[in-house]
Amino acid sequence: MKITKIAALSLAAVMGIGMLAGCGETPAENTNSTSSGSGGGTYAFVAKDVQNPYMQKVYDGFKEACDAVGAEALYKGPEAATPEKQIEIINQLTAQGVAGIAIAANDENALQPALQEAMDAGIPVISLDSAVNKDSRMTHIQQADPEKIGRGLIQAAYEMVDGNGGIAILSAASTATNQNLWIEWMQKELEENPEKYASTPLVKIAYGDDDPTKSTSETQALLQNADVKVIIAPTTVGMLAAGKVLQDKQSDVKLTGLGLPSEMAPFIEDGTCPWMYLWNPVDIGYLAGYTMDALVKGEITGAEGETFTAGDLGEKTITAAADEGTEVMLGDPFKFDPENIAEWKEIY
Ligand code: RAM
Repeated sequence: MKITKIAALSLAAVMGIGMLAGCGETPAENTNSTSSGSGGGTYAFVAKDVQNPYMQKVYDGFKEACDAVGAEALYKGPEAATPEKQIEIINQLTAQGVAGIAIAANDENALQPALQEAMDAGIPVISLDSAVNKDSRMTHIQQADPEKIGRGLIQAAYEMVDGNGGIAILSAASTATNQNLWIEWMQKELEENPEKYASTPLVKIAYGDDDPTKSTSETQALLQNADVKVIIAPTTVGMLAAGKVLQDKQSDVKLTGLGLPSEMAPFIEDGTCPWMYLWNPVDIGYLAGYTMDALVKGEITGAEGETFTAGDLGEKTITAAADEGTEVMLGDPFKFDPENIAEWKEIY
């Protein structure tokens, strides 16, 4: 976990809102020390799609945690980011009798019958990155506060056009829980501050489905609209595609969003994307792996207030989520800009 440790230590560049300071809650009774079951077996990771390099990085962290606890990590996922294939995969994993399922969901509700069947069969289910509804999971691994992400991206776009110019969003799949939640917060930020954002309206939301080809053509279509002066892509796949289009066209339209430093460095260096945000994808998977292990061992059940140790990330607390289920929060989003991108592009 060297890389993520370095990351945790040097991460001062958060989204303008202070870092969360440690985890404060007292361990709930009946958890922790009395582990009732044994861990191990196969912990399955179901990606949004297996073409997405971001998902591979999340899985790398998941596998690292599985190796550390003595479980076997299994990487699964559809070719394209749709819920239908994820349902088939979940059904196969249940039939196969894996020890646990961690899923980055392509739809909040569509996976419910399949995931409930898995849980009925005694297989712990968690979501990570993109949540399933609260009845389809035991807990969710949340990368960062969705409100900070959504509001922060609108504030960034506003600054990039000096408060004057239309905003377009290039999202992932139209059913993606994580992107839709961030977009809701973007819309709230705009609606709650009508004076500030009077000259930076949201012109259009486009969906690139986390498919590079579709994300490219959707970006090209957005650029047909002369009112669009800045694009927010709250997806690493959308960021890279939009960056390439804007760079090729030498466009003045600015780009921000959630990108992988390793992919976006050239666009940050040449000013196409003045700055962007993300969290450590490897840590997300690592935290999910340890959460899964604690569930499989019966150390936790996914209830609010429970605590467990997530390897090098230390003690984590399960907290209430906005959807009335529970979640485990990784931390704050980090800001990547010309000052720090050279360092971060080597890391993830
Ligand atoms: C894409 C995926 C993923 C999201 C990141 C930011 O890789 O849509 O779900 O968390 O972008």
